[in-house]
Amino acid sequence: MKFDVLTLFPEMFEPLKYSIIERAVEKNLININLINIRDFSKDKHKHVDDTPYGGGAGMLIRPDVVYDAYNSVKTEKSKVIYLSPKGKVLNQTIARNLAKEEHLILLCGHYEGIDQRVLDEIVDEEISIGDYVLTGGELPAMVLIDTVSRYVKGVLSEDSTKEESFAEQHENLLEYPAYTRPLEFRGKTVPQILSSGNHQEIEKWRKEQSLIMTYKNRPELLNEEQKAEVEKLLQNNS
Ligand code: 4FN
Repeated sequence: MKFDVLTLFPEMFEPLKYSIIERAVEKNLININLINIRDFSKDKHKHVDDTPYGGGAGMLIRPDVVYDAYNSVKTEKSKVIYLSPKGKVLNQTIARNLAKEEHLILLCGHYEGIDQRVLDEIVDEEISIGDYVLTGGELPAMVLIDTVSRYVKGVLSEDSTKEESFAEQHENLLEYPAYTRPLEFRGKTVPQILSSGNHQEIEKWRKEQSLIMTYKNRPELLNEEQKAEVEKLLQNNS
């Protein structure tokens, strides 16, 4: 899978080199190409932004420079994604479907955003990573690259692929609490059941813990049936 990132701040993508993504790049499973939008400026001062028609605060990125940057990388198979707070909020289903694409062009905004005409001209999908104010689309683009790359065949070890297929059945649930050595830490011990050797009981406990945890912190992730299940569990324990 190839990612072409159109950005004014290519240096911001340095951390990707030190993540799990680095190995995927080395193995040629994914290819991340950074394009500096500023390279497509036409004036000698390398300007890429200008004031908004109609007035208002801040600057907008000009449509012509963005279009030329896009033109330098687009093919017939490209899908263009604009990282934008106006987009659909990214989730695991969107990530899994994007992994089926062979070429993603990720467009990152800055300042007050980008002239609407070039967005209308080139963008296939707008995607947001959540509801908060950011200074640019670069961190969202990195989040998208990270989550989509996990689904590209060969990126994850076989071990974590196995765990993933398990995790997928429980995808709408938060993870159960996990423990490692030492058995006692600051007076707190590891739940008895986990050293019982009874794998069936351990699975049952973990599933219940996941449900209870999700009910308490993220109830919107549960369906009605799951909520009823947790309410029954909580009743029996009181
Ligand atoms: N943000 C909001 C409302 C109005 C503006 C913003 C905002 C960066 C170029 C967009 C933000 C959040 C999630 C891209 C936010 C994202 C961005 C993202 C983003 C500079 C213009 C801007 C109602 C969401 C709080 C700045 C809400 N996912 N404008 O942050 O690019 O991808």
